[in-house]
Amino acid sequence: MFSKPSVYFILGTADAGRKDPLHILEKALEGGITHFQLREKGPGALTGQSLTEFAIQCQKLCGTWKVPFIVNDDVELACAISADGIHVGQEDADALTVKERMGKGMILGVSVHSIEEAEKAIRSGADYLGMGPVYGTKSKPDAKEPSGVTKILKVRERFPEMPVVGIGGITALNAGPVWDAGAKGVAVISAIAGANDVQMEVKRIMNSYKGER
Ligand code: TZP
Ligand code: MG
Repeated sequence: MFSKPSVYFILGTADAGRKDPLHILEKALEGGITHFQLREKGPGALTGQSLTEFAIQCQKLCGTWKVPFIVNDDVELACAISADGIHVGQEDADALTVKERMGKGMILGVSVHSIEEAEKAIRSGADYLGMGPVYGTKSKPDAKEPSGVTKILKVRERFPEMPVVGIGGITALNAGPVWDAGAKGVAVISAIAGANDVQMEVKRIMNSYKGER
C-alpha cells in the first residue's frame, strides 16, 4: 500500500486558490502522485451534495490513475461513496470506531504526534501514520509546533513495520531528511497545489528521494 517513495497529495477547494482543484489533481496524477486525500476544510468549504459531487469527481480521476482516494475526517462521506480510505486526526472520530464502521479493505490513516498516540492508532488498526508538522505550514492554522523529524525517528524505531508519512511544509528541497528518517512517504499540500507546474513539482518531490527503490 505504501511503497517508498510515496508522494501523498492532499487537497481541498480552499488550497486551490483561484485555480481549478480538479485540474490541479489531474496534473498531480499525471506527475505521479501515489496517494490522494480530499481534505475539504475552512471558510467556503463545500458541504452536503456539492461536497459529495466534488468528492466523486476526485474519486473518478484517482480511479483512472489507480491512485487510492482517501477522505479526511468525513467517515459518512467516505463510506457513502466507498472511498479507498479514511484519514482521521486526534480531534476526529476515534480510530477504533472508524475502523469498525469502515468497509473491509479500506485504508485507515491516523495523524499522531507521539509514541503513545502511535501505539493507540496501531492498536485501533491504523494502516499508516501521518506525522507532523515536520516544518512550518500555512495550510493548517491550528497545526502544532513543527518538530522536524525527531518524532518520526522515534516512532520508526519503535514500530519499524508501520508506514509513516511525514507532513507539514514539505517541498522538493527539504524532503531529504524526511526520507532519511525512514518515512515511506511525504504528504504535501501547498508545494504541489501552489506550483506553477504541478506535474513537474510532483516529479521533483519524487526525485528528492535518493534511496533504494
Ligand atoms: N497536518 C499537519 S501539517 C498539515 C496538515 C494537514 C498541512 C500540510 O500542508 P503543507 O502546505 O504541505 O504544509
Ligand atoms: Mg482531521
